[in-house]
Amino acid sequence: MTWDRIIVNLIGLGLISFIVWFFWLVKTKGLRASLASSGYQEQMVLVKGGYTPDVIVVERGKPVRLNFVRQESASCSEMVLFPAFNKSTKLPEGETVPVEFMPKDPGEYEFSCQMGMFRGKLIVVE
Ligand SMILES: [Cu+2]
Repeated sequence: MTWDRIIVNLIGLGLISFIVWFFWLVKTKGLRASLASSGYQEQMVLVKGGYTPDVIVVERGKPVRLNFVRQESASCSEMVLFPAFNKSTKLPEGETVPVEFMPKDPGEYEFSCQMGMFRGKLIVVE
């Protein structure tokens, strides 16, 4: 291997580490839902080719309201399921659909479409 090859490989490795760091470590930190005057921890979630944001952080013991806005017609995303909270909700296209529940215990809870192709995570902290 010549020096220029080694340098190209090192740059490649650096880029890969950066991408892994960016998409894993930064993304898994999640977005914290903000406490609205209603007393709910609220967060808007865009449904389009997935959930944005797909990691949402909330505090335990305060009610949560996630406002799903589905901006696509693919049948894949027509429902959102929160198995840990026994919730499944239809998401008509273009409408804002609130999903409300009370996070009692800290932990990580998945939510997904009915086929499990779109996935998101709710992180409940103390
Ligand atoms: Cu799906």
